Amino acid sequence: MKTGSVSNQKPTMGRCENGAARDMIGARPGKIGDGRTMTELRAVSGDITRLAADAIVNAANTSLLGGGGVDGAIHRAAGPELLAACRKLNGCETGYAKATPGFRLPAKWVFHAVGPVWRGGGHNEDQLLASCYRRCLELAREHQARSIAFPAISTGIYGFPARRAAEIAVGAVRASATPNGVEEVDFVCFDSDTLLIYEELLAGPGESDRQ
Ligand code: AR6
Repeated sequence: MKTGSVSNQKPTMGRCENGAARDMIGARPGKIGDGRTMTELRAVSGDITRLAADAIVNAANTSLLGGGGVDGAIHRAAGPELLAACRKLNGCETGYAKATPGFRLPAKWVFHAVGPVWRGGGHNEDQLLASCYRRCLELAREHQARSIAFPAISTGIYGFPARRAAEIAVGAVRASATPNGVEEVDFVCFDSDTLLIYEELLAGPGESDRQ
C-alpha cells in the first residue's frame, strides 16, 4: 500500500527549474568516482518534469508516442513538439533508449527509455531494465549531459517490483555513471515507499566505499 504521495510537490532535493538549492532529505547521498570524475547519487521526491537536470529520463513504451504515468506528464510539460520529435525516432526496443530535446521542459534533453513489462521475472526483465539505465548513461556521454534524473522505470504501469527495480537501477548507475562522465544522478521518487527504498540503497556501500 503506497502512502504519502508527493506528486504535487516540487522535488525536495536536486536542482529545480529556478536553480534553487533544495534541502537534502533522508540518507546521505552516495558518492562514487574514478579519481577524475566524482558522481553524486541522490534520492529525491517529486515530479521529474520540474527538474532542471541536463537530461531527464522518460519511462516510455516501444512506440515512443506517449502514454500514461511519467510519459504522459513529460509530454504534457514538454509540449507538442516532443511528440513530433518522437515520431521521427521510429520507436525503440525494450531495454534501449533514444534522445530528444526537452522543448518546454527545464531539462535540456529527454532520454526515452523502454523498460520491460514485469512478467514474473523469468523473461529477462532484470537484464532489460539494467540495459535501460546503462543506455541512458551512454546517451548522457553522447550529449555531454553531466546531470541526469531517472524515474523508477517499469515500476508503475509495467508492474516491476519496486525494490528489485531500485537495486538494479542503483547497481547499473554505480557501474556506469562515472565512466560516462556523469557527475549528478537523481533518482526521482514519486511516492514515499520508493523514496525510502532509494535512501536505504544509497546509504549502503558504493563502489568507492568498497575499495
Ligand atoms: N515524476 C516522477 N515519477 C513519476 C511521475 C512524475 N511526474 N509520474 C509517475 N511517476 P510509469 P512504467 C513514477 O507507469 O511502469 C506509460 O503509459 C511512477 O510512480 O510512468 O515504466 C508508458 O507510455 C512509477 O514509480 O512507467 C508505458 O506504456 C514510475 O514513475 C508505460 O506507462 C514509472 O511508472 C510504462 O510503464
